[in-house]
Amino acid sequence: MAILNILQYPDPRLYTVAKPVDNVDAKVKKLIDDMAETMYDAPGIGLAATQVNVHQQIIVIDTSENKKDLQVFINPRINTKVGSQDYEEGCLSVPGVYETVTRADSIVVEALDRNGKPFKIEADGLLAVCIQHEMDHLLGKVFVQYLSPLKQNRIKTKMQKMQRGR
Ligand code: GNR
Ligand code: NI
Repeated sequence: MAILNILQYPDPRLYTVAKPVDNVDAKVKKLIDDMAETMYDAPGIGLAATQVNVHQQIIVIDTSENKKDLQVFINPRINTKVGSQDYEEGCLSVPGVYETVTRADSIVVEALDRNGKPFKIEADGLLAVCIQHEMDHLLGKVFVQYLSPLKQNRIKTKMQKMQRGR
C-alpha cells in the first residue's frame, strides 16, 4: 500500500472530468487500497480518484466512528435526490477551509463495488453529503465553486500563499 499525493486547490488538474472504469481489475483494486490508506492517513471521510490525479470514476468513503466501514463506489450514478440540507464542508484538497454548502438531503446511488458487482444504496445525512461532494470531484468540481466569486478568490489567494510557504 502507499500514501498518495493529494492535489491542492487551485491545481487545474482538479478540474479534470473522470472517465468510467471499464474493468475492475487488479490495477483498480490496488488504486482503491492506496486511496483508502491515503484517506485514513489524512485523515478524511472520503476521497475521489481525481484528488490523487487519477481521472477515473472511483470514490472511497468511511463516515463511521471507528473507521472500519470502508465504502467503495465505482462509476457512481445518483438516481434520486430528495430534499435539501446545509452542511459545513471541508476538503482534503482545500485544507483549513470550511464553508456551508446546500445539497440533497437523501439520495439513491447505484455503483459498482470493489469486486465490480453492481449495488444500490439509499443515503442521507453526512453520507449523502460525502457522496455528492466526491461525485463533484469526479466531475472536476471542488466545493468552493458553490461559494461567491469573492470568497473563491480569497480562498485561492490563501491557498497559493500557503503553498508558497508564507
Ligand atoms: O474529509 C472530508 N470531510 C468532509 C466534511 C464535510 C463534507 C465533506 C467532506 S469530504 C472530505 C474529504 C474530501 O475532501 N473528499 O473529497
Ligand atoms: Ni474533497
